[in-house]
Amino acid sequence: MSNPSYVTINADRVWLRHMDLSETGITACGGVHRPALTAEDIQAHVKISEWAAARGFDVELDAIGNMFICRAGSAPSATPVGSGSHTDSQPYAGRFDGPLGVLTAFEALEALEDAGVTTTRPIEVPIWNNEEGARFLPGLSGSGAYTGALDLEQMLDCVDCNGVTMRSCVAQLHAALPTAKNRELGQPYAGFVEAHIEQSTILEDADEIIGIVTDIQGNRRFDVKVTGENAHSGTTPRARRKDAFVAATDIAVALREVFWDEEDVARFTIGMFEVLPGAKSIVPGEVNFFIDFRHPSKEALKELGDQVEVIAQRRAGPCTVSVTQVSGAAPLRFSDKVTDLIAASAERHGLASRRMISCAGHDARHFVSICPTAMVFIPCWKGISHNELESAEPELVAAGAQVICDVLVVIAGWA
Ligand code: HGY
Ligand code: MN
Ligand code: MN
Repeated sequence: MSNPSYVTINADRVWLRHMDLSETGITACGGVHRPALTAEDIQAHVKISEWAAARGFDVELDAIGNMFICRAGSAPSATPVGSGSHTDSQPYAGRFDGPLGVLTAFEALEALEDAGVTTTRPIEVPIWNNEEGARFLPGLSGSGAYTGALDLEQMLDCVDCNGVTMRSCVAQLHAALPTAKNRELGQPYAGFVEAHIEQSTILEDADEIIGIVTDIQGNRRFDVKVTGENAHSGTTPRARRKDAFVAATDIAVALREVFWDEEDVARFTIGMFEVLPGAKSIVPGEVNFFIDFRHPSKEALKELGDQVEVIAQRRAGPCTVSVTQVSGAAPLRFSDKVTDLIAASAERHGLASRRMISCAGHDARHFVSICPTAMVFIPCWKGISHNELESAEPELVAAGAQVICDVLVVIAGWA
C-alpha cells in the first residue's frame, strides 16, 4: 500500500464537540443522564446528524436504532472501515463513556475532509444503540442485533421498567431523523476500531496516554429471585418466618466470600437488590437481585459462575430461590494487525502506551468474528466512570482522536 495520507486532527474541535454533546441529558452535577433512546439520547443523535450533514457526510439508520455517519471513499463499492461507540449512558453517569468513541472517529472524518484527503475505502462512524443495557437488557443490543449475535425481533420486543418497548423507541428515533437513509443490518466492515476511556487507573498511574487494548474479559450475569412469605413483623416469630431478605443476604455474603480472590482479578458485583413488598412492617416475601460477574479466564468464569446456583440453593433456608443466567460472553482476543497499527501510531506521535485488556464490555466485541478489530484507551480521571464525576483531559482526548485517525487512514487503504 502507498504511504498512508496521515492527517492531523483538530484538538480544539474534538473537545468542543464533546462539551456540546454533553449538553444533551446534562445533569446538575455536570454528568449526563441519557439512557438509550430517551428524548435526551435521541437529541444526541439529531445533534450528531446535523454536524454530519453540515460536512456532507451521509446519515443512515437501521432497524435496531443504530445510526451511521458515512464518508465516501474513492472505491464506493469497497467494504467500509468502521470506528464508533455509543451515546447512551448509565443513569446519572459521565460525559465520555461512549461519546469518546463516537466523537474521535467523527473528528477523523472532519480532519480528512479539511485536508481534502479521499481514502480508498469509505469510512463510517456507527453509533450503536443501547450499549449500556441500563434501560433495556441485555446491553450491547444494537451492535449485537447488527452483527446477528442477537435476534432483532427479540431485541425490539425488550421493554424498560415502564413497559415501553425498544420497538417504539426506535420508531421515535426514525421519526426524529426523517432524512436518514435506510441501513441494512449486517453489512460488514474491513476493519473496526473503537476508542474508549479506560475506566480504571492503569494508564493514569503509569503516566501513559494510549492503551492498546488486546483483549476483553468475559462475563456472566444472573438474575436471582428469592421467594419467602410476607408476614406481620410484630407477631411472626423467627421460627415461623420465610424471610426473603435474610435468605438473600445470606446468599449474597456467601457468594462474596466464594468470589473473593487475593489477586483482586475477579469482578463480582451486586448492583441491584430489590426487597418486596418494601413495607416497614412486613417481613419481606420476595427479594430480587442481579449479579454481574467478570473475569479474564474462561476456566474461572465456568468454575466460579457455576457456584452461584450451588450457593443460592444451599443458603436459601426456608425460602425458595431461582437463579437465571441472563447473559454471558467469553473472553476475547483482538486482532494483532490492528493493535500493531495502534502501537505504531502511538510511537509516531511519541505517546507513551501499553498493551492491556479491557475489564469493561464494549460494542467492539461483536466485530471480532467479522473483521480485524481492536480498541484504543485513553485515561480518565482517577479511573472514575459510570459516575457523574467521570472526566478526561482535552489533550488525552486529542491523542485518542489522532491515533484513531491514523489507524482509520491505514485500514481504509488496505487492499
Ligand atoms: O458494563 C460495561 O462493561 C459497559 O460499560 N457497558
Ligand atoms: Mn462504554
Ligand atoms: Mn459504560
